[in-house]
Amino acid sequence: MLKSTPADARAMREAILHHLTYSMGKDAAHATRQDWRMALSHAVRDQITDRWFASTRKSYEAKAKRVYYLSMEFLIGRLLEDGLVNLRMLDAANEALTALEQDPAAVIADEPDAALGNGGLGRLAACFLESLSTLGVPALGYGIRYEHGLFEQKFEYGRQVETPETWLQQPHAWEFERAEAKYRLGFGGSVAVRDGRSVWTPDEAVVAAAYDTPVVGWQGRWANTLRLWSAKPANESFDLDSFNAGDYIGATAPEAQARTISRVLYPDDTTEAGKVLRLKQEYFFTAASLHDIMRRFDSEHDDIALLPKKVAVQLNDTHPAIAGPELVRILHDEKGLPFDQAIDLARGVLGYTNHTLLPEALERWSEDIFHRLLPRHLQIIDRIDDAHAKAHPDRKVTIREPGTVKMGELSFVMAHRVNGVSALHTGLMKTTVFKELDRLHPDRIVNQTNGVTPRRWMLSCNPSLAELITATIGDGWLSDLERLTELEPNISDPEWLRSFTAIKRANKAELAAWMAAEHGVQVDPAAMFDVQIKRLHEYKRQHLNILEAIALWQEIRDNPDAGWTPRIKIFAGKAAPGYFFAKDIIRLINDASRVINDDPVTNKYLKVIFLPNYNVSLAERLIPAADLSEQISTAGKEASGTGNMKFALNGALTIGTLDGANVEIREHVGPENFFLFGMTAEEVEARRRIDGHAAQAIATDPRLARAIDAVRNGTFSPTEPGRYAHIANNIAGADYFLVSSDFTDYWRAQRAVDAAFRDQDQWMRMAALNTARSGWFSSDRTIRGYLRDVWEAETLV
Ligand code: F58
Repeated sequence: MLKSTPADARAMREAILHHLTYSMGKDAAHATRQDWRMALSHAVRDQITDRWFASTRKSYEAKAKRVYYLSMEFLIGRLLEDGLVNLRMLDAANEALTALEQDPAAVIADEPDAALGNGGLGRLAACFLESLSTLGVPALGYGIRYEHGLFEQKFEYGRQVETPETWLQQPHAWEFERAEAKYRLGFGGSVAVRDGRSVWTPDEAVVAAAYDTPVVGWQGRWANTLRLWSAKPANESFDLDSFNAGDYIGATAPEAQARTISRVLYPDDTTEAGKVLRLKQEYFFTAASLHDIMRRFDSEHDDIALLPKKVAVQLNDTHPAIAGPELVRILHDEKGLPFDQAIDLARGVLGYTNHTLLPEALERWSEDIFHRLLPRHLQIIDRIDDAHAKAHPDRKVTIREPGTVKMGELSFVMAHRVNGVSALHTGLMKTTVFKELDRLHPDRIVNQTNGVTPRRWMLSCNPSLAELITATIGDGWLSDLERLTELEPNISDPEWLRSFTAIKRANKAELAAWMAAEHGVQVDPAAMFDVQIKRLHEYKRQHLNILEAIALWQEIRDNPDAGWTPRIKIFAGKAAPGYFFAKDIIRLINDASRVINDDPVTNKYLKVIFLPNYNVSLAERLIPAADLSEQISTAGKEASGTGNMKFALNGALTIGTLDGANVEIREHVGPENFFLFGMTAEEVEARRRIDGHAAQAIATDPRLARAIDAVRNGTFSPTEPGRYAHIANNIAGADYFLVSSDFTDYWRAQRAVDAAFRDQDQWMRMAALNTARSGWFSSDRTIRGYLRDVWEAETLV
């Protein structure tokens, strides 16, 4: 067999041709783009596999502590370019494909985006996996191999329409099915006490089957595993009797039933059936992962007391919170340890990351569903709650309430460390949702401000800027991102700044060309690219942004010759299918964009574009081309944000509130290089207590009043004038997210942005300072923090 060590383009070419022939069974004359993409992927995978084995061997030899990252979501996006970039083989691949008369960009873009996540939480998990590999930490990510990831979004007459995502229908080369790693998991049934021990006899079973994807770190020095579980029927044998009786559909029912568990990411959980399915998913992947973890531990160690020294399990939000009771069940019911020791060992192993303070997002399960699916776990949770009460007789907080199980409290009590994801958010955890638990356990809450991997979010998505950085400060910064500060002295060199500016302009021109080709919208690349890309949510306030655009449009119409700064407002993001208000905001933005973009008086100065189907690849396209990053959530609501970091790193200036990691970004890049507006978290709380706060704000700002009127009176929906009255009424009425109260200051800050943008030299200096001072936001720094404060684990490279 050809040894695929493509150190250069020739070797790469041979490796590609080898796999085209022997893995894909095609000759070059008949190969499709997909065949080329698969052949290249196999060539890269060969390189990764050797390093992967070496890493696994080292971990076993060192009997090292392993970090297990349990997450319902891994928003990994495309892996081919990631592999090529981290192995530094992108140039060789480009050259090889060109020599083979293939378009490298098109081959790479042929890979489906693995969208196994909703947003920030899932993308963070993907950045963490890459950083864990870069740092050489023995680690595994555990999650679910959803057949359908996050839905695809289309617009029909401006409305969001969802269609199923089908990434697995196209082949990809990254996963290995592990026939030997299968676990049988139970649901339901009853609990009996036999010989003093509780024995759970489930009445339903399903098998979790492992699929492994290697995750290679920077320069290929280490590779870890992402192990995703797929649900299979416990009884593989096919119901031949039903089939022979002519019941062909009935014969497949058991299989379909089992597979439901890993069928879709985040099933609609507004119905009872949806809730049951979601809890099943949570137990399914958590229990399978813990069995796998214990099997590995038992194969290496024979003293169970070593568990916290050798195993760190991180719960990415409360979705895997059942890990606490499940681990106690394994240790107590199955291994026979005393209950209190089981709790202590489990707590020594577990860490819990909280990603939201929104009360509606903190998971609670009805006792009834819990009892039906996990009767033994419910008993264990009650005992955990009792033990906690005994240890803290004055405690005012419980895990259980009549009829409910509170997963946030359960996670907190069962973890030795609980962390927030930005300084502000961690502080608020201590004063709001976990106030009482923090009082009882004052050392448990720690902060780990999020970060992003610079390999994907700079080197891969913005190669020209990466090249300029390397030419300026040399190699090494990609694994030591704080070295970006060495750029600072160069920013005052006009020639250097010209190079930086030219890169931003080229990125913008490329995006403009793509938007014209793919979406038929013409934009002037010299205009300011003002970008808000994230999930749609009232707290993220896309409606504040569009309201400002409407007010600006009205003002330009009044006074077209006032020297306006040309601006393209770009939106992208998905709304949850059942979140009707958010979907109406999308529709309003689309309707307003039609009116505004068609206005010949104003469209030299203002355009609004909502790009459909936001995903990781679209983010990679937009972020390097952005001038302005919109981070405008109601203060106190965005736990951290990570898009905000990607923008700053790529030389966009932020307009933002003092929310989440914006606070730390502003501290790092300097307040003079950040457009701050809006109320603080404390002011938000106080403002809400004022009766008629929205009406007051509207009464003092005629611009705001006029913009709301336009929304209300059907300016953007002439065929159905009342279409957006409810949005107008919301903003002018209860206005929980304080759109009206923050509008005036947002407008002021936006005009300061306009003025600053007119001085391009100064703007670009500020942009470059954002890049130079964003090194702290590398996920390598975040992972080092977890290693130190939460996992107490070491790196092996
Ligand atoms: C996000 N949470 C936070 N949740 O909103 C964001 O501030 C933070 O930067 C990020 O986590 C990483 O810490 C988030 O993305 C979800 O996607 C939920 C998943 C489960 C269903 C409800 C949404």
